[in-house]
Amino acid sequence: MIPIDDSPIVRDGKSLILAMDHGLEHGPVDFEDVPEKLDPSTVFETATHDAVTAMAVQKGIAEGYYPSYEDDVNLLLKLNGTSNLWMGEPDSAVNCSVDYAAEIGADALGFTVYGGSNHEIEMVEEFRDAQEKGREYDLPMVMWSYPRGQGLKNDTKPGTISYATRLALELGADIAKVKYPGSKDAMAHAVQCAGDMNVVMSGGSKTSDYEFLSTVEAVIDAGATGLAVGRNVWQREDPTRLLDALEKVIYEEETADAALEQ
Ligand code: FBP
Repeated sequence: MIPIDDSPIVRDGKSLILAMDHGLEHGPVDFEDVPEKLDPSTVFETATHDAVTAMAVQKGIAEGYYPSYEDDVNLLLKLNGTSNLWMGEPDSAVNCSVDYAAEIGADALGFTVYGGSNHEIEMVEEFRDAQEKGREYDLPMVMWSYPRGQGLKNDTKPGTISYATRLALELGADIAKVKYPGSKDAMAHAVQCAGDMNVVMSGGSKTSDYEFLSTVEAVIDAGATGLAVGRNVWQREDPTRLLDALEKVIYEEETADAALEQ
């Protein structure tokens, strides 16, 4: 773990990472209700909001669209990914090198590790190469720490999420991105298992403003340092309104009720 409080992807110790790698991970289905968001520029525009500390995308989107936003958006380049067309045991192909991520202008790196998958060994070895190379460029590493595979039927159980944060700490991540384990107490334990490493919650499928903000409030109360969120922001008709409220809950530690009132 490196000290990352001075990194551009951290603001006052917290992060709000806007993720838009869904075209690869889930496919066009995530854009059915918001077809205009198929144009990545629309989401880069959203990422210019002050609350957003980085935008997480795959190489192709970064190459094509980041040059127009490099003055206003911090880039988190996801180095691996899998399509939903893959039917095998969870795995994620490394599709971008750290050297190339740095050349494109990345401020941070992202890497998925599916602990518990039959491919865990290779994924951890690939993570090692990326993490160590990233250190040469001082690029913080965000691990999408998602235990899953044939032996793991429930990937959001409290014990699984605590293992996910610990695994990220042990392997040298700087931020662990994990799913919500269902309660504030369970999240607090997952944060404790991460030692001094930052932990952010993965957004998940779209819910109501109040439900989402209440979960974020619980996560911040639990000691997590923010969010890496996609659908709950850009699938909304007015992402800016939610980002205004998220800014209050994450950075000003306001309640969901108070943030929504303003
Ligand atoms: P969401 O907030 O939309 O869940 O996005 C976060 C994220 O990690 C994305 O980066 C990724 O595409 C997606 O979730 C993967 O989710 P899953 O593997 O659970 O389908």
